[in-house]
Amino acid sequence: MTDLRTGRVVRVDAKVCHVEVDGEVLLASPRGSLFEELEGRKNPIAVGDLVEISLDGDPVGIERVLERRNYLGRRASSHDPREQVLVANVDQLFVVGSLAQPGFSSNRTDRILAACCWHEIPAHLVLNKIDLAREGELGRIRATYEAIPIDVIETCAKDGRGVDELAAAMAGKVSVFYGASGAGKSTLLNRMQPGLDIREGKVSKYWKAGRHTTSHSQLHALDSGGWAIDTPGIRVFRLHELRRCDVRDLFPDFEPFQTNCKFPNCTHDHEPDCAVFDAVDAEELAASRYSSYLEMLEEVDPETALDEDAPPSDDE
Ligand SMILES: Nc1nc2c(ncn2[C@@H]2O[C@H](COP(=O)(O)OP(=O)(O)O)[C@@H](O)[C@H]2O)c(=O)[nH]1
Ligand SMILES: [Mg+2]
Ligand SMILES: [Zn+2]
Repeated sequence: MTDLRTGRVVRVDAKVCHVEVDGEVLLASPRGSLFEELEGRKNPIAVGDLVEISLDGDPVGIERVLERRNYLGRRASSHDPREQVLVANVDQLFVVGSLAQPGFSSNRTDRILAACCWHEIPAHLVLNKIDLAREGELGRIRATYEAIPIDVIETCAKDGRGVDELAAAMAGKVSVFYGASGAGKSTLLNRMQPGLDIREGKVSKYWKAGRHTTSHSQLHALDSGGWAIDTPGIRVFRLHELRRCDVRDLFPDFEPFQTNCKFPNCTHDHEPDCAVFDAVDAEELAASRYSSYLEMLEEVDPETALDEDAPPSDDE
């Protein structure tokens, strides 16, 4: 009889998955049958999945993926419309944005916040590298995101400011770290728990240069009882099969204004008497949020959805 055990996927490589079973990490390869049940998805298994594995066989085999409580997915790339599942079974996501080197990107932040809204994953914003902030910048960004509302945590991974606050928000939960390459995700995690020893800075530049080397998400157990998933940089996060009418619901800060638009189904991009447009004009709503919205709206328009000139990869 096969000895079936349940484990948690902590990392996915091209051919094998790293699965934690009773405190031990085993290499396991997915059974071929898992690739026959994809139904439009690109990958059968993601970091965070709970799986059943059979211990006989070398490497051991993943027989089944247990039902997901939630997941975060995106359109695989501009040229591949399939859905790629990035992580599964998570409690929350931290968007890590740095204030400089690289500079803060509203567009990147707004896209992932919209994706979290779509997948119903609670999200927070971490503003890292506050030691490099320009006068007034921190307050402006904070105000924009608190209006959504989103919790904002200011950190400096370099000297440790704000790291305790971040660690407290992560205790006992499965947290995803998402952000531009270089924002400081690995440095923050290493500072929180020095033993984690995640590759940082200079070495990650080496990984960036070699586009075809493995860039993977990895789930780390924390001493606080929680888990952290460090993800590789994704340049453009696009949702899979989003419809035009869905986009406005992914911007909760528009809600108090859009009830006053002349047309109840207003898309806020061309209609007369649009209260969202007026709110941006009156600086009651951040112009950066509105332009992120318009960009996402345009992408899902059937006439503009196909972008033949897009670069081959959306990953960093
Ligand atoms: N000045 C400053 N540099 C930081 C801070 N956090 C991280 N860094 C540096 O930013 C670079 C990229 O950090 P890393 O953690 O690898 O970013 P990741 O790609 O998001 O994992 C490294 O050289 C870090 O030392 C910070 O708060 N302030
Ligand atoms: Mg990193
Ligand atoms: Zn409107």
